[in-house]
Amino acid sequence: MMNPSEWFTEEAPGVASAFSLKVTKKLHEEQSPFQHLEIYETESFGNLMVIDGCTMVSTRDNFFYHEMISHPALYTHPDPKRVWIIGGGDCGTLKEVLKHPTVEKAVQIDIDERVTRLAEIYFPELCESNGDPRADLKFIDGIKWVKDAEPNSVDIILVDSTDPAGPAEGLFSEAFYRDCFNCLSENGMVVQQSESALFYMKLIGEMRGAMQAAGFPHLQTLFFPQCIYPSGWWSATIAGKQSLKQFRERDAANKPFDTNFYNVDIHKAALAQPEFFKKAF
Ligand code: AG3
Repeated sequence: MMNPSEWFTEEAPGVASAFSLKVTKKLHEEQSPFQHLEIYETESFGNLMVIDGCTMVSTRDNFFYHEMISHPALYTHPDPKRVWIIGGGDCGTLKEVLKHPTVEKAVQIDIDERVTRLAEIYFPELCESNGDPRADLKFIDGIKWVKDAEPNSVDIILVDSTDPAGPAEGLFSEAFYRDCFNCLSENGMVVQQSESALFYMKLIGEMRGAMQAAGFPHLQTLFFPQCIYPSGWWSATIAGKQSLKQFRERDAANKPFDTNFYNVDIHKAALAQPEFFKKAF
């Protein structure tokens, strides 16, 4: 929503709370076949992508989310070679995944090609690895892609989705997680962006329940800041076939690439569970 004083505002449903950024220009707006896409230039956060009224990416703060949805899982799996990103059309997660030398193949499966085309224009820094020979960008339904996949065809599935409403709803379901379970390898894990634990514990509870019901015995929710999302405090949940306690700390300490947020201490800190969260699960 845009009010007369030129602020973009996202209201968080059900919690009477909102986040605003002062915008200097609307750079783009369209209705794609799947969702409503907007791009703004903001005064202090760089460019902002909005999908169906919800903030997705800002130039200034996207590194928190993109690093934390990828590196903790990739440094927990013993040998991540094949990674799929479901959603993630802005290519920010893909860029982080491709930093890992163990990764031989990273497939990004987003239903909406327009998100990627706009990211290439307005967030070129997120798309700079798209030409990597290990990268494969597909614009098809991720739910169907996972359903049709053969057993043992992937090591890590990162679900970089929008909120569980609209095209992403099925990505939070037991049926989807079961399809993930069936095509993941022995040490496989799925990582789902899991919203704000302050605002949406019910959703997180249902999602974790669906992951367990789908067969994943090990769950780990991790927490990190994300200023532009509701409450400013976000989470990702890893569901694993094997224990998620096997942090490859030495590899993370010697990572052969640069990050802005992620490091060994941040990894460990992100795993700490708040009291209200421990009580709930
Ligand atoms: N995907 C997670 C966005 C959820 C934001 N929700 C909201 N603003 N209500 C982000 C895409 C980054 N690759």
